[in-house]
Amino acid sequence: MRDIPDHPLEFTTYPPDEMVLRSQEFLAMMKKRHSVRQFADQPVPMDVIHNCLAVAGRAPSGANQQPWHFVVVRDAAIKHRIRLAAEAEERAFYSDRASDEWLSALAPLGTDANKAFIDDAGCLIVIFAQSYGLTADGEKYKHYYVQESVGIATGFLIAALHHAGLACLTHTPSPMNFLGEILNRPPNERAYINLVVGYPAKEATVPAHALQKKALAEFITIF
Ligand code: IYR
Repeated sequence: MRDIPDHPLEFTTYPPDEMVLRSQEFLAMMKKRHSVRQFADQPVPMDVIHNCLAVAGRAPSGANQQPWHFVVVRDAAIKHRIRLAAEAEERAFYSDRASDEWLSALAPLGTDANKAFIDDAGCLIVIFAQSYGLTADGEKYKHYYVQESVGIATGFLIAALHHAGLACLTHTPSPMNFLGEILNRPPNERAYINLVVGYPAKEATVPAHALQKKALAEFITIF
């Protein structure tokens, strides 16, 4: 199967000082990233969305199978259908599905079943994970490390959107089957995250709880 020769790696290395600077600059940029729940009712530039999705598509994946599909929803009527279906699940979640322990973990974020941001935000990027692949002839084949691969691609996308100047929220109503139904996705795809994307509202705030990040020493070990 490896009949085509390997390709030389094109890779840029930098002197250590420059690496420190680059990593500091990236850190400073990423420190300003926060989940946003209040969006401006304003369209987003599609060329930016395309570029950010192309970044997601460069993520490493199990056996390079790229087991993902991204659906961009800008249409107000479809966003509204998604909002109504999400709010129905969220009402059930907040009123009886969620355990007391879960609700108390969420309390400092102040979230509730109202998902007005789905209407307001410029677009949704609904991320689907392909639990198995389908050949051109419709034969099923196994996908490896699907959750890990789609998670990494989602991380790339979130970082790319932030870098470009768009805010987002990783919204995960549960269950999310309604997303596959509304967006006509095939049976091998499961909704993974509804990424709500747009410009933050002028009055957008970040819950104080969200600013409490663990110090580096608390989450790393070096041997
Ligand atoms: N999906 C619900 C609940 C929720 C769950 C977690 I874990 C969060 O970090 C935030 C919210 C909602 O979106 O409100």
